[in-house]
Amino acid sequence: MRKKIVAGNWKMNMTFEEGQTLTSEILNMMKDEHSGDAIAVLNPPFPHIFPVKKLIGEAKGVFIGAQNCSDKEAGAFTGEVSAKILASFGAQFVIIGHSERREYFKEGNSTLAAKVKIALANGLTPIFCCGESLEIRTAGTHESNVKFQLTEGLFDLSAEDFSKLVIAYEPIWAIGTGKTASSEEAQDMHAALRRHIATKYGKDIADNTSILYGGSCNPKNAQELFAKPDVDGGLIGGASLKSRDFVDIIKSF
Ligand code: 3PY
Repeated sequence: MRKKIVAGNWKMNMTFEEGQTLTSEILNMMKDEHSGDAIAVLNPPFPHIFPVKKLIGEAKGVFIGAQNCSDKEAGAFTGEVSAKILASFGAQFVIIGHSERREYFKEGNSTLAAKVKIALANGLTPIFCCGESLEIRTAGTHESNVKFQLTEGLFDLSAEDFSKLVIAYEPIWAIGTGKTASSEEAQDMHAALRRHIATKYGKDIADNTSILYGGSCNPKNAQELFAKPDVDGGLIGGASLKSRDFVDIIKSF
């Protein structure tokens, strides 16, 4: 079943205290105000995962994820964090292939494909990010570019594995710029990605894949974006650091 998901990407923000306060506020607001079926996934920096998970406890509809994991199983990889370690600390999701990872850390499609596989093997749900640069959008080749990212990053998976993951379309020109894709631009790309998935895995799996929109999604534009038939939620950057904004986005369905 296709899920409605609002995932917060805290990026490299929040001290311990700030993360605890933000999480508590989100949990309280969700308990008091949220009766819909959209779920929330908090993706803080690694050290927050265990304490945030403890705060979440048995709260309904709130999950915890990481922003990255290693493409390696275990061993002498100083500074890396494996999917297995994340799962053992309670993580349930992991963002893979955010454009900041692709650009600043030079993560290419084959590394990302390995990360997706290792995340799935350890019971984590990958939130696989894809998206085009402004240059590519301007050249008009955005659809084929983003489809290629899916083909290279995901289409090696079995149908069973593919059906466990979530996709996030994040146009790079909309990340941290305050620019958002129009709801029509988002819908067009999401529909194209769903058709692309169907060519490989069939219509049923494509129809059941949650495709989130990311890139300056906020309480003002979320409702219009989420009203589109192929937009199943959002991957939220800056607005996920403010409890009021984040919960308002969750309530935008
Ligand atoms: C943004 O909205 O800025 C994001 O990068 C979300 O991942």
